[in-house]
Amino acid sequence: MKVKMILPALTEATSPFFRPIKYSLFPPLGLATLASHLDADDEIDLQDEHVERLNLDAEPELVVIQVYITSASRAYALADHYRAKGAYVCLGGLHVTSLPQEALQHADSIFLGPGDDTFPEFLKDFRNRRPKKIYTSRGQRSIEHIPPIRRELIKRNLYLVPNSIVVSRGCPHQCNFCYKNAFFEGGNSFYVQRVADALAEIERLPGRHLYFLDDHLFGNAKFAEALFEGMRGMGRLWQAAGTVQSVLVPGLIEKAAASGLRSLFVGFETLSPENLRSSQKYQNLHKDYSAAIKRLHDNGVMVNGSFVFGMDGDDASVFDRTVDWAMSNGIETATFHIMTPYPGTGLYQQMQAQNRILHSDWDLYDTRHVVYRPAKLSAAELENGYWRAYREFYSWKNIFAGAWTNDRWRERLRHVAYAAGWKKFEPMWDFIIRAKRATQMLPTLEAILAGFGTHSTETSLSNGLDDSSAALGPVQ
Ligand code: B12
Repeated sequence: MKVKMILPALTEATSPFFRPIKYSLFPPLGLATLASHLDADDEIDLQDEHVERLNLDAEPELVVIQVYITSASRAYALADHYRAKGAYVCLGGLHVTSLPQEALQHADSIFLGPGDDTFPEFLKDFRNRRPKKIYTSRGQRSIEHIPPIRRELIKRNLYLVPNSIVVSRGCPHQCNFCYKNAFFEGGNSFYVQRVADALAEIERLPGRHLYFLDDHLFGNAKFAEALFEGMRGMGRLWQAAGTVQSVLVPGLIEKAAASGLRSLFVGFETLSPENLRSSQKYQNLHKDYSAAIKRLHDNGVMVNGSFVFGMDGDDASVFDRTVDWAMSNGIETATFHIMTPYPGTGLYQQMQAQNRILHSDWDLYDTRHVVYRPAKLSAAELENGYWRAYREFYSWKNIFAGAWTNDRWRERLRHVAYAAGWKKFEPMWDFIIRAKRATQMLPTLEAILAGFGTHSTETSLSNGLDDSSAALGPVQ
């Protein structure tokens, strides 16, 4: 069977203002995961429009498209194109799950929720010529017995972080702005791989660097500890996402750092307890953010802090306050977002009930545009403040001031190199990416992550020097 799998790019990707660095970070893991359910002799062409021009001329029998909110309009146009040619089109992913009726107009079959159970079921039906219109993932889900991801379908040289990996699905928490509740409706919403399978997948990845894209790698402490234990001695340098709460658990971060954790994405979201309560991010309430940062720094782990602007408690002072706080706590990199109510979330329902949603132009639901009426700010104040926060945080003055909160020279150097590397040399990155040499920058980034030798890990023989890999910065 001829199968075409596509990760469409958001409209922005074709604009002259397109910034390759933002979209050349991670390969399409979701599609490569689904591909593992196809037969060995199926002819699969997996394309990621963020990094390559799509070949739309071939005549596949089956087309599988992943739909994110910001790429929905492009995904639907591609689906229409292939249906007109007579192909059978499947649409799935987060946006399809939140708005199935919208997606149904462009697809032969749609998939709600994770595809690990429904896609194999569909393939059986499709081969028996009895495919259903809607496949919904429900009940006790598991990724314990899924086949290994088809990484050979990924064009590694096009990505800065080819070694991205996911060993769990979902998250144990219930924040009201998150996609999670709608996506995992009707079944369990946080589950992990078997540790042995996760370690085997890591062994298969060449080079040293890894980026775990799990929503919350530390969400199941028992699993996380066993994973970190197993990774000890592998000589990896890795990055991931975790919560303030998980950083404060005694012993866990230490184990992670010993197995090579060098930078953690932490969702601080807001410095206001009132905002935390209203967004139901209770796990951050009454937690000492500064203590969490200190624990990470003491263990040689850099912090990529994530912050949301525009929550109902935020007024015009939120931008400067947040930047000053992040800088004075020595946070190396920060990602800022304008609050964005995604369809299907509790936040969206609340905004809709209050008649505060401004429009449904999904292209602009990218966390850089205001799509709802803020409570204590005008839309213009919010957008301007957001851009100012980025400019301020990444000004040379603040990069140096942040770095100088540490009194060790090597740490200061690493801070400056890492923060400036992402934000101050973007034209260089763009040139390298356009020359399709993204992966060749990896050794430099690895050296920075490792603190120029200060934070090295033991290297085992199984991890050769063939293809080292990269770090992920705060690319927004
Ligand atoms: C890596 C990542 C990126 C990468 C690239 C994405 C990629 N290469 O896949 C980059 C950095 C480019 C990125 C950018 C953005 N991202 Co992003 N990103 C992620 C992240 C962290 C991991 C994705 C991943 O690999 N998951 C693991 C794999 C295994 O799962 P999966 O991809 O969801 O695939 C499974 C299912 O969805 C399903 N499935 C998916 N497609 C299909 C299709 C069919 C036919 C079937 C059967 C099943 C199916 O089956 C798969 C296996 O279970 C997610 C968070 C998350 N947990 O998903 C956010 C996330 C997807 N991003 C999000 C957002 C908002 C963005 C940005 C708009 C952010 C911004 N401010 O600019 C941009 C724009 C993206 C775009 N192109 O439109 C949101 C999406 C919200 C939504 N409702 O769509 C998420 C959920 C994070 C969040 N804020 O909640 N992102």
